[in-house]
Amino acid sequence: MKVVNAAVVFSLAAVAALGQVNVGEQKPEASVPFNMTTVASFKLPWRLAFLPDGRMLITEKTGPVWLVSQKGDKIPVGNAPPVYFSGQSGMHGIFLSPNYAKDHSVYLTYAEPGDYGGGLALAKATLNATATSATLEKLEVIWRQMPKGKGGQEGAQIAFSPDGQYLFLSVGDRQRMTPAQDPDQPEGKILRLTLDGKPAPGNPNFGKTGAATIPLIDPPSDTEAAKNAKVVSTYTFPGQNLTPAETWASGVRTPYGLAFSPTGELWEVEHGPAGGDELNLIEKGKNYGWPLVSYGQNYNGVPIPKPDARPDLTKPVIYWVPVIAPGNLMFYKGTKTFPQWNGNGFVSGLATKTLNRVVFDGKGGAKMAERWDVGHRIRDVEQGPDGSLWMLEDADPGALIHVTPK
Ligand SMILES: [Ca+2]
Repeated sequence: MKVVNAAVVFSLAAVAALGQVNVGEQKPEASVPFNMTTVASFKLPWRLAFLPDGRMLITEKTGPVWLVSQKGDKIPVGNAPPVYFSGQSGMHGIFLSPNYAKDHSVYLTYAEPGDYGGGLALAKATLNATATSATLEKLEVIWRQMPKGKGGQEGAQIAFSPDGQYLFLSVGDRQRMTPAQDPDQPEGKILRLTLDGKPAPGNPNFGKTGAATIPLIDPPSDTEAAKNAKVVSTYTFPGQNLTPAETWASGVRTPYGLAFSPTGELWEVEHGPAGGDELNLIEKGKNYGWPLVSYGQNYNGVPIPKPDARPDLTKPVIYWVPVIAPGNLMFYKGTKTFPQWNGNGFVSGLATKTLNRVVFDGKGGAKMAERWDVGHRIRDVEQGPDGSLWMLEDADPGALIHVTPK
């Protein structure tokens, strides 16, 4: 046993010394060690969240929210907000508040319709669910990305701090790239908010106010068009602009996965451009480099400086070239059904149609385990109350898939 421990310590030290690990070339396992059963289908489903009674809330990118039994029976959830559905934009996540048992509060993230396109909105509501009906009551937008505008990649994932006091929200770069490095704009950031959507005490810029006016650009996609972006108008915040006070970390691109590990580390997965998907350990005040550096390159082939060029920016712990296109990140907790995975992370792959297991060392390190070919573009994977896994397929129709031991 002592020999094994020494080997583990040596290999972690070696990884730290050698730097970042590319796992993009990893081959799938020859077979999958679980059964997959489709129990229902949805139109471009995005996220699922389990209620304490074992039913789940499921969002569709086109806007609707459903209350779904484990057999696949669906009840429409009333009073879902209007969404801007276009390309990558639309309804995104639904998440139970840490206080759900007390007050039935839930959070939704989605692209809210507005000038020139949409903007990421974070709303809080009270779920009134019975055996036969479900409604969102007292729905209120508690944070919104301003100005709105063109571009997909809202990010839109929530992770609650382990103490249940704070809400971390991932905001994508909206395909505008440069705002990810602008401290006065929320795009390309990880925000840390109170449960009511306000800047959280302890944030790097807590108590400071930012620029009152910021540009609304006619945004580029991830191409050289960035150089030709035009300012089409400016947006002046009413009263104080507190965007900088909400920022916890910056320089992220397409942060679809954000989750706390069982040891209390905050991890994020994001899409790179052409190449360069990343798994990042998110820490206070750090800059994760987009769009200054990437292991990928622009879609038009224009190179991006590699992270080694900028030691002042925080590198991913693991990256993928070629990409898997991560749909989300979740941590498996508990010893029911798949006890061998207790504490492990799972990253879904859209482009690769895979489920990827990641082993974390609790000290800021992570290592890839298996890549399983599951035959579907997986947008979400979550753990059910009995320890089985549930996956959502990014398709129309897209399957709700129950994953159980063989
Ligand atoms: Ca990065």
